[in-house]
Amino acid sequence: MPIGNKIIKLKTVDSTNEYIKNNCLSHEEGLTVVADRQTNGKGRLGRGWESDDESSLYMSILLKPRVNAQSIPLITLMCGLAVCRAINSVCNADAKIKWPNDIIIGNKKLCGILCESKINDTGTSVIAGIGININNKSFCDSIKDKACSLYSVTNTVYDKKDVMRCVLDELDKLYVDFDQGDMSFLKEYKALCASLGRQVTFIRDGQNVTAEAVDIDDTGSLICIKDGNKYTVFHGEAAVQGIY
Ligand code: BT5
Repeated sequence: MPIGNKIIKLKTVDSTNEYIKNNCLSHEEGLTVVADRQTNGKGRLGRGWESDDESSLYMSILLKPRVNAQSIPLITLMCGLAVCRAINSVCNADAKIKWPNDIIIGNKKLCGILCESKINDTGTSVIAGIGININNKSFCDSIKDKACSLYSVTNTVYDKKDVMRCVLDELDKLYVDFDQGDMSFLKEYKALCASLGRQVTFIRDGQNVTAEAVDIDDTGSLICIKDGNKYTVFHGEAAVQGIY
């Protein structure tokens, strides 16, 4: 597959996701946009992504998946697995996944993923945005207690290009099967998922419920159990206890 065959490099941009949405939707899938800095890096649900530090990697990839609509949310999980594989092969850092979209080392956040979809007459486009802290030596006050970088964990400086290439290669391998409807990557995802076996808090019928996360289903939802009751938690909000 062609993921990362064409790369647009920018010095500064508001958000690499926005750049693709506004300028590149007609490009072939696999197009990757990478920036040194973002002035308005985006997280999920209106949150922000700290993007001032050129030591981090900020990139977005355009995908045009042929899978059915209910499999689209799995792209976030697939990207998480690609990053996790890449980090563990670049530096053997024991990266894990906090469901659904964070890559963590220990209990700190190394990477966040924001996937956004656009539907038009020619099908669905997904913009997969990935931010990875690579050589950051410090973080601003708002995230300093919960963020980490490859440098802060391993005391080694990495070439951002090498990390990027490794993530794109892993994503390319996973996407070939995913795009043909083969979701078997979920087995590996679950093995790397630090949320399973932990207590998770979410809102159900207006009440906070705390239950044990026991599995991830074929749509990527988290399955939780409390007092024999089963809850399916969607990609909204779930706080995983013990990890920031
Ligand atoms: C995410 O959202 O984790 C998705 C982040 C996606 C960023 C990439 S960068 C390239 C592309 N272009 C964009 O504009 N975005 C994507 P969420 O799960 O909502 O987490 C956001 C929270 O993570 C914030 O509220 C902070 O608490 C924390 N955070 C912000 N910046 C961080 C950083 N650099 N490192 C670790 N944690 C951070």
